[in-house]
Amino acid sequence: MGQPDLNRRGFMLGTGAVLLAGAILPTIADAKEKSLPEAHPREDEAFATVKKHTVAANPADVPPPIKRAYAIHHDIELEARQVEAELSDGTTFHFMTWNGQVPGPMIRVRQGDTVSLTIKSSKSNNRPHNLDMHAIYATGGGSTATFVLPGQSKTEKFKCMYPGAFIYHCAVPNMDAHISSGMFGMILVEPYEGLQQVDREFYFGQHEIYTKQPFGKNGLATFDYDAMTREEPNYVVFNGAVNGITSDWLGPAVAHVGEKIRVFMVCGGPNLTSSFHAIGNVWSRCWPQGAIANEPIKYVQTQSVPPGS
Ligand SMILES: [Cu+2]
Repeated sequence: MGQPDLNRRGFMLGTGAVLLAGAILPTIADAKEKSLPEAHPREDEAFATVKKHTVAANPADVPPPIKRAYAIHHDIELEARQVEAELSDGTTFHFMTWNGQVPGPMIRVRQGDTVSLTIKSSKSNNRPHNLDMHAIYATGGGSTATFVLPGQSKTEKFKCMYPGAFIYHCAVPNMDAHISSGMFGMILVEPYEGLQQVDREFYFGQHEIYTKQPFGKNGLATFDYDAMTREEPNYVVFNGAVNGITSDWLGPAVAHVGEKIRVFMVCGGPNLTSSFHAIGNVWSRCWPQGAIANEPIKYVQTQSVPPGS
């Protein structure tokens, strides 16, 4: 985790959840070239200089619950990193990430805390990036103040004024392509009174990827703007990889019978709503859209998680 000084806790509560990763939507996209402003290169242009096996974030990598009853200051750094990594066995993709993982690191703070947020852009990048964080009550969620070119770094300071589980994402003008390439994550602002104690927590992110090549074709899969416009992805994944949370990759998210589990779920989209469904079970308490200041709804079989929530 990139934020060692952060503390934790959460919002969606379920027991015995089994999650499916890597659902497939069959589509073959025929690509027409698109012209974009010079400042924003086409996302299907080659750019990666860094190779990684996978960007899949470990779903158990959740900052610890917050136990203090006073405000503190956090110094948090997120780095925009463009990397080529495996999307599925034998297929790579030019991901755009926060700190090299999808979803980006989960950030956990408490209502009333202040944050110095530094947004860096790796020198090896060739796109502009910024960060729109929905815990920031300001124009563009701070995206103007954090606009960075490759090699640049910008810092903004904000106060966490209201509780909730919020998405953060890149918000440059072609933000849908950047989000589809992996640039989204979650910040949890715990309420003053904290959250109920649980035995275990997980963090998942769903999003979809639009490629010119059909699903599963070996080699580099390149980005397809037209397929994104048609909302016809070839890949719909949890944590940035087909079957990423299975024994073949990171391993399954393991919990024991009788444990109380809280699940944090962020949907980057950019187009598809997630039907977040616990196989053979229900979410015993659920806070739609991470709105934890409200009473939960109870015994929910399927919760819609729209893009950007
Ligand atoms: Cu970006």
